[in-house]
Amino acid sequence: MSPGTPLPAFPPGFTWGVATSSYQIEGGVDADGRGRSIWDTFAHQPGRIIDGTTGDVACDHYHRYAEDVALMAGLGIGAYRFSIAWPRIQPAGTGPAEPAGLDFYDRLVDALLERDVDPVATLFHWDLPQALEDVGGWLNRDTAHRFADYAELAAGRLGDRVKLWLTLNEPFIHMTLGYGTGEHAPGRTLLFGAVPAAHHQLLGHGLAVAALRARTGSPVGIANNYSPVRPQGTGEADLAAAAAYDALHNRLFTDPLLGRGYPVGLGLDPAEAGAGAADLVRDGDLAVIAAPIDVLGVNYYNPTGIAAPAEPDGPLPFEMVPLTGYPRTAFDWPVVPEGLHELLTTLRDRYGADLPPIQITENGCAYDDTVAADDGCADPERIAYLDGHLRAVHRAVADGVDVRGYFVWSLLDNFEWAEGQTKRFGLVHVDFDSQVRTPKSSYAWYRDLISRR
Ligand code: GBH
Repeated sequence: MSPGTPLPAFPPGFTWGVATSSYQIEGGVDADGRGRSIWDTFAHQPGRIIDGTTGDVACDHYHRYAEDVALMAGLGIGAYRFSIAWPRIQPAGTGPAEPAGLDFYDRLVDALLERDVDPVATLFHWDLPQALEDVGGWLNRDTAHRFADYAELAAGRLGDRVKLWLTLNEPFIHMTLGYGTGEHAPGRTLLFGAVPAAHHQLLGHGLAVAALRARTGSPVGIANNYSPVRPQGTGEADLAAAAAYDALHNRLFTDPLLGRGYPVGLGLDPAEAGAGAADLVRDGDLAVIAAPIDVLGVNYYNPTGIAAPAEPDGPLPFEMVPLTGYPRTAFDWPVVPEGLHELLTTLRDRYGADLPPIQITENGCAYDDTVAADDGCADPERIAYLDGHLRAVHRAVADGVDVRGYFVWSLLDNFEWAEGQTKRFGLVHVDFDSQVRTPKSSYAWYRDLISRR
């Protein structure tokens, strides 16, 4: 089936949404007492961002949120996934709330509810207060407790109106790119020395779930990213490398959440724990992490090819190999819709009855979209991408996977982290000089799809 054939029906009550994150769209970095985050620091360091841009202004959503909510209403979406900037709520990462920072999200939430759009809030989409990084960031166990305090403040103000809370966004990416390879803030290059940032993020998640439960009756979950692993080769070493990568990417942040403890091989399982690991994972931590959640957020972009490392004694037990034979996005990521079906059915097979209902909290693609003087912004590749992935979701639902909703990444072209303004993921084109928003043809396509449901 192709974009020509209408999409099949989705289950009643299925949620159609779009997603964004604070540092990528808000700008307004000095407004209303906001403190500095690790991304402010990082983006201003020469050479970190490919085009030298920063999130200082981004889409200026902080000042233009009403226009952006109107764009959402025009789509007819049922839910909007945004993230709250921790340094707006606690400028130095600890202490009492900055009321003016909370006021912004208060206005946003009310504007959404007025247009019948359910607010879905992510508490942490990578913009850690710089003051907490200065004392070790997520390598410091204390950050988990600070995160729970922040969750309490956010839910104290917004818990009556946010319809779904997500604690962390992609802790795997934050650990690997932020603390492992240094491609993202805070720019640490510790390779496997980054693993404590996994445990402390998960501990922070569990503590935040408890804090949220005390202040909201809304469902609570986490947004993880997953990538089906495709071994590139059939040798034992290739399969072992693929299993090692699968444990790191797909299981490290899910096995302990769903009560299975840590996968072996990462130094976190008690069976392999040296003295250091025992100190890292303390008695009771796994129970905190396994606090029941109501929703598993799934972010999916593409599968990963993995082979045995060319250097057997090198720093990593695997090597990434680009997948060939697929169309590619402007980011050079392969377009593999069936990978989303594989991922969803694998999660179901792996976790069975312990798997909570799923929301696809991110899926989308970057293309070099440009606005033409006469006919707007045509992005047929994005329509094909989204159509193909929605068909994959539908097949997974037909195969019995409990998927309750789908959020396109992203509403707007935005600050794409280390790629700056060079990668456009939006349903809406943003001119970063004029801040003019131009809906792309995918916007009209998504609007029509939603209106037919
Ligand atoms: C998400 O991360 C983020 O949550 C969001 O903030 C971001 O803007 C968005 O996606 C788009 O990047 O197989 O070698 O080609 C996505 C994490 C990591 C997913 C890299 C795709 C492909 C690498 N991504 N991965 S490769």
